[in-house]
Amino acid sequence: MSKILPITIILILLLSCSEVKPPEPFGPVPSERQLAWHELEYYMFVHFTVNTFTDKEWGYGDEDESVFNPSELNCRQWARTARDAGMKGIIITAKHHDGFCLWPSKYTTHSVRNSSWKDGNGDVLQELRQACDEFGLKLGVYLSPWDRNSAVYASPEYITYYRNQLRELLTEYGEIFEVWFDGANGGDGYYGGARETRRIDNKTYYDWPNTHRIVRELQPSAVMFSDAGPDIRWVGNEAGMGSLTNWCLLNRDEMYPGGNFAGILGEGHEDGTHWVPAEVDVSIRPGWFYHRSQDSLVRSPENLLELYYSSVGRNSNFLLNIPPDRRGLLHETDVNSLLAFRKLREKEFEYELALGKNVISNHDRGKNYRATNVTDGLPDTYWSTPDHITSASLTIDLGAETEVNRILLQEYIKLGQRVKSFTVEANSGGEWKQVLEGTTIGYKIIRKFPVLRASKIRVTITESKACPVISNIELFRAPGD
Ligand code: FUL
Repeated sequence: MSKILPITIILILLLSCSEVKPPEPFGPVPSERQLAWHELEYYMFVHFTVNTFTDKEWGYGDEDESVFNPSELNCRQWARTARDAGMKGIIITAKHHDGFCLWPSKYTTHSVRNSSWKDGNGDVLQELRQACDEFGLKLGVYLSPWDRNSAVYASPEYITYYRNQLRELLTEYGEIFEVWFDGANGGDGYYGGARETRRIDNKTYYDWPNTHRIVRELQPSAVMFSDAGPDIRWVGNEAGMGSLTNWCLLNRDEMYPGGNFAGILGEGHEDGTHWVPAEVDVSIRPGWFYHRSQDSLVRSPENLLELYYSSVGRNSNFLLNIPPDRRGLLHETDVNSLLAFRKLREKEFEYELALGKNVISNHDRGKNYRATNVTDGLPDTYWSTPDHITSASLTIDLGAETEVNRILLQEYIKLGQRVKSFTVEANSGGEWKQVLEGTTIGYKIIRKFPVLRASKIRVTITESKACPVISNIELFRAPGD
């Protein structure tokens, strides 16, 4: 008896000091490959094919291969620019709708092999692979499902052809981080000389599940993009606009590439069955391909910064297209704009005001889930509340009245996307004023507001599907008002 009592007391003491349990994941959560993709945030799209030389956006598929003849093609210039612009990778149109292949595919004559460039001995994919390796970038491929050159397009034989080409791309060019499956299909084309309109059933023709299996098998860490995922979804527009309410969730099985889902893709589905986050694809010029007539229409650095806010700032990745010109170089105007945009962006986020600041909350889950985790600069620590608490606030003490005009928020998405709405308030001279209201957060959002002076900033999660898990809050004083 005398021995049992102290043991019981020790056990109770041990239990009360033991770790607080983390929240259970809620709803769909990202895969490892999707988590890695979220962290890329910003990368380059490269549209380049016969269209660059024929001045078209959609090649018919009847182009003489010899038209493809860049005079100074230099993938190192593309990659150096991407790296200097702060981008993490490049996705190239290995084959666009015209069917022309930028690599010497064994399965077609409509490729660089029959072009005048390097007497048919060139391989753009290989040169880009080397350049990406040299500049520390990831490489992704766009392989258009619609092929206006192929004689067998619309028959079952084409699916074998398409998959053979995909295998070439996924086995001969090292690690691929993203495979881009476009949904466009205009119907008419050259089709080996038939010059007719061919319609396919977007839902069934491509037999996507079996094509997806090939990607998983050959490049297990690659994410696949399309209107409907399976890993990454189109945002539903080509204007660079992520949605303010943006769930990384989608009822994926109700969707298919090329379907009429643009209206849904911006917000996703609040109670979606799968984790399928949005990617914002947009061009620095009006067209996706280079046209000399658009040299004066290149987006300004200020405009690119706006696109950054409406993509990365809205829980989406930013895929910015910079089309090489007929020399095979990114045009000087585009390069200058991109690099100036990087400078603007750096200035915008130069002064982080919340890092290391004290934070208190009206609820916390206990040890390891304290409020100060949101300002510790560590992505893997987070604040959370007890399971039944789905509304709570965090107050960041800035120490002194400070000018602020940007806020960045991140959820700890490994446990799912939870927040449905939140508010931000500022305290100046003891008085609280609401600064903004928001809906979803997800991987990351950045919101602007007019400059204000505050000694404290309070973020209140007003509604959450389950106890909130917030990993990061940053505050900035960006230039301007
Ligand atoms: C669209 C295509 O039709 C455009 O040409 C471009 O490639 C864009 C990124 O996707 O669906």
